[in-house]
Amino acid sequence: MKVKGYDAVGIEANSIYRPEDGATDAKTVSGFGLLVGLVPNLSHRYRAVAAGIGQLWWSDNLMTPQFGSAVFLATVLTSTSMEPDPLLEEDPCDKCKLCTTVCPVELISNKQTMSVTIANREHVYGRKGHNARCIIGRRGYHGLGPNEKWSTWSTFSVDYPFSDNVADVIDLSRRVRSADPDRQSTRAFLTQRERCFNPNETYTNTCANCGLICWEKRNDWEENRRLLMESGVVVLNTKGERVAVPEGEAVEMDTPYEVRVAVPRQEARASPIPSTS
Ligand code: B12
Ligand code: SF4
Ligand code: SF4
Repeated sequence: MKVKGYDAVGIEANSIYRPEDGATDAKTVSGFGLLVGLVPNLSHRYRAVAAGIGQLWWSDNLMTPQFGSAVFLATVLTSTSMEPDPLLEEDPCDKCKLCTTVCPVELISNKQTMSVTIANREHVYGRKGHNARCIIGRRGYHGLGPNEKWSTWSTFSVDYPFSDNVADVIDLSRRVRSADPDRQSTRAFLTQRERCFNPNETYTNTCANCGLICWEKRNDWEENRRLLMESGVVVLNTKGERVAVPEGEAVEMDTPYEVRVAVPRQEARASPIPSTS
């Protein structure tokens, strides 16, 4: 586009948010970047719906006919004038609700709905709980499934079910992030790009189950769920690796960071893990 003389700018894939709680800058809410509203500067999902690429379906993820919801999105803003594709008419989501069963923090309701109007059409999807639930889940502070028989790639957990009081869940999300020795200070403000391309950064997302469960072939969705439910739980071994073991072979231990960590039963010691501070 630039070669043809138009302006074009790539929008960050993620991790850019508007200020909240009356702040003038998204980074000034607290010293640790503990945002919970997460209103983006531009919503890739909403743009993709308007561009006819896919639709928001039950899980609230954008779903395309070709790849299901196992897609990540990027946007280029340009001064070029283009004819938009028509909105997608096809309904790739069959409301199987599998997405609601693979979330360790039960973010999406399997009955209630919410909606947003994009390009003059109302899009209805599963009611989303507060973002703080997923912040705790996908960032890895709680990876154990509600029945404690499966987990995400996180080895950590907190008390579950969470409180019904949203303020308590927000508070928990702020506490675990503040206590996390790995994610405080300036690192909290890195963009997705900086996280991915800085050789000194390890970008760890431990869950995207609600989006990755329904990929392109319908027959694979149940199989994906079965694999998740029957592959045991992930533990941290003494080599620092995350490995899956049968549920009965995992033991939880306290840490100094409010979360518990699952370790292999044979490696478990009576004494708690020593503090690194
Ligand atoms: C915020 C955010 C989150 C939040 C909230 C998610 C949500 N459902 O809105 C949390 C932390 C929960 C989250 C989780 C995940 N996310 Co996320 N996330 C985003 C982000 C930054 C914006 C999402 C968005 O557009 N939400 C719509 C909003 C803002 O809606 P809302 O909170 O329901 O309603 C508020 C708005 O209407 C707001 N509002 C008021 N005024 C205005 C004005 C404007 C312009 C807007 C936009 C909103 C707004 O007020 C409402 C009430 O609070 C995008 C990146 C981006 N910049 O687009 C990635 C993105 C949506 N995430 C993504 C992914 C993959 C995930 C996860 C799977 C985790 C992971 N491993 O990456 C989970 C999926 C959870 C789920 N089922 O939705 C992908 C989605 C790909 C896809 N196929 O859809 C994106 C697009 C990143 C990317 N570049 O690919 N995410
Ligand atoms: S798993 Fe996918 S197809 Fe099934 S209800 Fe959820 S979003 Fe729709
Ligand atoms: S990314 Fe994981 S924790 Fe977050 S809503 Fe989806 S399934 Fe739940």
